[in-house]
Amino acid sequence: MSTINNHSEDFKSGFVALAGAPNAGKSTLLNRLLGQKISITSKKPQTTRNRILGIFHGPALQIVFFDTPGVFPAKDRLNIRMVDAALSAWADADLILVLVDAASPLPEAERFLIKSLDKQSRPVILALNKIDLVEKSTLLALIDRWSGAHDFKAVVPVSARHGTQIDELVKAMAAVLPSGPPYFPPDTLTDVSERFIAGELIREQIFRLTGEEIPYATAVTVDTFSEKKGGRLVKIEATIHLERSSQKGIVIGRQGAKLKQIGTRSREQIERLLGAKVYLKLFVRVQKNWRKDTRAIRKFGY
Ligand SMILES: Nc1nc2c(ncn2[C@@H]2O[C@H](COP(=O)(O)OP(=O)(O)OP(=O)(O)O)[C@@H](O)[C@H]2O)c(=O)[nH]1
Ligand SMILES: [Mg+2]
Repeated sequence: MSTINNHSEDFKSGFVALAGAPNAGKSTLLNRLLGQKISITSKKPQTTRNRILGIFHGPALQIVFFDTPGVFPAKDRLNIRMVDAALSAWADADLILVLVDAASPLPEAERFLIKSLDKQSRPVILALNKIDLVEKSTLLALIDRWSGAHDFKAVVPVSARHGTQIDELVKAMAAVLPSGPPYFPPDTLTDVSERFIAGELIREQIFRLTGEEIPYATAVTVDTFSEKKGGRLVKIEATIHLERSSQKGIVIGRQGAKLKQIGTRSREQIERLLGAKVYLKLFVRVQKNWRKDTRAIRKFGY
């Protein structure tokens, strides 16, 4: 990776892997740090499936974050790939930032996380997230308990959703990161394309608007993404892939109502992302049991 010259001697820069159990708030924190939504979020665990890079720019500081899927003892093929993607991101990091949901402990996933952290030698900072949801006394007990769970460089309580203590967290990371020039130009926010994020924003609405197995059985591909009228209009055609025809009926809904809702909300999100009008056409298609099919998993970008 090339570096940018003309930096001051005391510039700090480095790679930080965002780690944690599913649903801890990793993607919410990344969006908060960047001040822009590049990674989708939802109340349901296992929302993020890929490694997504986001670049934070501060005074004499650049932090390159990898948002990663949540780490847990995965069983099926897609989930094993997701956890592998997370763990391999750690190997490329100068620092691992672990997020824990302070409001709803997940003992099994947390034990797995700590065990995975103990197996590697990178410095680790712990952020206890969602402190807006916990009592102060509970939080103090949590800080106490977590401080002994691993040799953390720092333990910082935060609220990603409300932006509480984010500056303290950045300071704690800067203290650990190495000196060196920035890796990316100052205007770069992410390495994923607008086309990729557009597909993710559609998947986000499926996570938010459908229940049960549907979000997990869904993959989205963007088939066309073309700018018209000098970029003022973007035409997008995307396909929602499902595992079974019964799921297709649910996603389409009565007289197409559900698909319409998914389309309208994701179009609004994509318009905000692109700062342009969007013409969005969605197709729904069944690819039988794609989560068990390594080739299909790869074809859908995982
Ligand atoms: N109250 C509260 N909710 C939060 C906070 N941070 C995140 N959340 C919510 O927690 C849920 C999960 O957030 P995500 O950012 O998708 O979590 P994640 O760790 O990226 O999850 P996966 O991608 O599934 O591993 C969402 O509903 C967020 O709005 C917080 O500080 N306070
Ligand atoms: Mg996520």
